[in-house]
Amino acid sequence: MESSKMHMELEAQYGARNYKPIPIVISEAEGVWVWDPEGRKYLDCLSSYSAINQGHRHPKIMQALEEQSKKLTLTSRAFYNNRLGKYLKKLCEVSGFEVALPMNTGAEAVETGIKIVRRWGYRVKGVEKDKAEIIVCHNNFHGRTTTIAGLSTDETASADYGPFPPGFKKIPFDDTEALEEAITENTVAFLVEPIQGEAGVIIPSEGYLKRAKEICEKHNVLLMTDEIQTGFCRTGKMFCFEHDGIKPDVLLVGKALGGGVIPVSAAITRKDVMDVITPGSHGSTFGGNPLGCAVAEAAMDVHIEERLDERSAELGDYMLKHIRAIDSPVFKEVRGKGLFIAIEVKEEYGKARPFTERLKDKGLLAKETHEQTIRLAPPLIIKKEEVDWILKILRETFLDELK
Ligand code: IF1
Repeated sequence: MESSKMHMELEAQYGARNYKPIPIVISEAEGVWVWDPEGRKYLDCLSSYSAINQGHRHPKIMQALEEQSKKLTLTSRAFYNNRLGKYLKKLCEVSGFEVALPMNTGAEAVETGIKIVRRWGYRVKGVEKDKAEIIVCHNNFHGRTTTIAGLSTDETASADYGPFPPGFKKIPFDDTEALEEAITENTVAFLVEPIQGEAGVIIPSEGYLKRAKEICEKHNVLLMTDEIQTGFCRTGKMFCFEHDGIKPDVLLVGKALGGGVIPVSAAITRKDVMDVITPGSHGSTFGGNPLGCAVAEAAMDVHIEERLDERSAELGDYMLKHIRAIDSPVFKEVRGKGLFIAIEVKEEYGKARPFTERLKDKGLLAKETHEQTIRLAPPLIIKKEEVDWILKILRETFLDELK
């Protein structure tokens, strides 16, 4: 007879200790709701770090998975397949770019972007061989490979994983003077999350990305935005860069593109930049696989047909306003953009983790990030009455029970 306890013990015995999960085992899920083996029901307010924008097991996405799985799942890129071209066309139309390189995980999309901008630096900009520099921001999160771990300013993610490759400069987020100062003749790109997710939903000042784009253009530097977490309607627009009315030179996407079913990611850009990638110079066994393409097409359709950008904007504004209205003494700050929201807990009330465990006991799944922040990012299909339920739980936990 399966039990939560059994599953947690098995992981403890046979699994690497690379996570400290909140003590709940999920065995079934639908929409915004998940269940544990004992039948307890929870609202998923993490959405697997924004990879489940369409909700768990969206019918249209599951149908695409099932139908494609009956025909063809994997061909490698040694041959063509009948799904990749149509998927790439849709991805370029939805994102507004000319060409995309299909990968699987977000980190692979970031690594792909690093290779593209470096090679563009050498072969188009004319940077001296092996001198290319990429500027990144403090408190970034771009993935877990050794190169990307080297970009991190978080010791937890980088300690004792060295030596790290050179060619990166770290500057403060939301500081365009620091950006301009860091640029040299060898700078090929500025890699930045439009809103820093893992750092705790850190929203930059108005027009930051626009100013960054202007500085990059002035110095012939590519602006590469990591929208693996902010992309696909999470912040109230299809992509977060749209809030600034600009387009990056290179766009990195992942997570929700895979519909909460299969890892699907991509680096998307203009032809004159992507043309530096020549046959055999980059690839992936599963990148562009037909099953992932079918699921990702359905995932994009769901975002468009169900206007998840408008839902995220409207319900995000509503949720943010009403969380702030709780006016809890625990709240140091409540910030958000669309349904990408974070509560920062005042240190005098302890760390965020005990609050997330209390929320879990009330049926609300949220995850702390770093010590003091609770991230709230429900699937974008959430209904207003479900947001009201979240607000009730938050009010109980952060106000009523404090008295
Ligand atoms: C973990 C964090 C979030 C990302 C951005 C690239 C990637 C991610 C902006 C890499 C992935 C995930 C990874 C997961 C937890 C989660 C996370 F806590 F790690 F930092 F969301 F904030 N760019 N983020 O957010 O994508 O290779 O994972 O597909 O590693 O613990 P991936």
